[in-house]
Amino acid sequence: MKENQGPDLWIKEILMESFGLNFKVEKTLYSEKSPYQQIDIVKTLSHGNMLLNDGVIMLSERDEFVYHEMISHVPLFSHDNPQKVLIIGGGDGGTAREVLKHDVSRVVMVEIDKMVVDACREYLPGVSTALDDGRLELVFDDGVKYVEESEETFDVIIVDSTDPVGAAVPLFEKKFYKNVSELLSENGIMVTQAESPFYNADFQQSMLSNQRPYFKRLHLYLFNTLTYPGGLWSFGFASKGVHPLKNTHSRRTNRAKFVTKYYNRNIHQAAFMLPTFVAESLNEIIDDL
Ligand code: SPD
Repeated sequence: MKENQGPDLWIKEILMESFGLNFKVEKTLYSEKSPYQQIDIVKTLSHGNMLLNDGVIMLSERDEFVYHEMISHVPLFSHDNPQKVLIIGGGDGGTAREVLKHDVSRVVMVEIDKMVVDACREYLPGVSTALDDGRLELVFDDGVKYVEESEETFDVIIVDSTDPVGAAVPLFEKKFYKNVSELLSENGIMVTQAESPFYNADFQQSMLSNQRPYFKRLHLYLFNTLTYPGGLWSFGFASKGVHPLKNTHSRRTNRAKFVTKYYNRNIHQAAFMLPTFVAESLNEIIDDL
């Protein structure tokens, strides 16, 4: 939500009607309603350009690397030989940018809202830079429908979604996870945006319970964020058997020829170590490490 249009403009993301995240805005760069959502890109005083969908902060230039590195490199370095990657959502291009740092042969990105992609191309060039990479096939379609209809298999499927509200709700349901599991190759891995352990524990339980029937291994891993509520955020890691810490990721990370700012071998391991309150909340659902 933008408040006080004029010289004293602030982004205010209000949570549970009781607290919020505030960022002072220098300038509104883009503000349009697409068929799916309100899209805003603003220049903030402290966090660079910021993308908001329906008034909810999706990313800031200052810390987007954390989210995008962790949603991409954790599954890609856990897999022995990831060649084909499917990204559901991710219209800003940050996840595609990180995935394409790997020696992959094909990346398909299915984004429902072309206006998000076009706006990010213009106002978030550092994030969207990989959207024109020849290895990326950009499909404008509903990700839920895509996984229902596709017959292609993928080594890694990354669900880079918004919060579980409105049109995004089906991305967190059993039917979607069943369809994803059927598109995964033998050693396939799915990673999903999994909200805040502090504020969304019930949601995390239901999301992971919905995944449980279709995956042999299930875990949660953590990262830090400056722009989502709680400062501690998470991803779900689901696989057909691949263990996130015991395969070839260490050997392959050593050989990595690209630069990361947050992700490294130790962070990969540490991200799966859960605080007691998180482990207790999920211990009936996720696997032991
Ligand atoms: N509370 C906002 C969570 C948004 C997660 N998705 C961000 C998309 C970045 N590519």
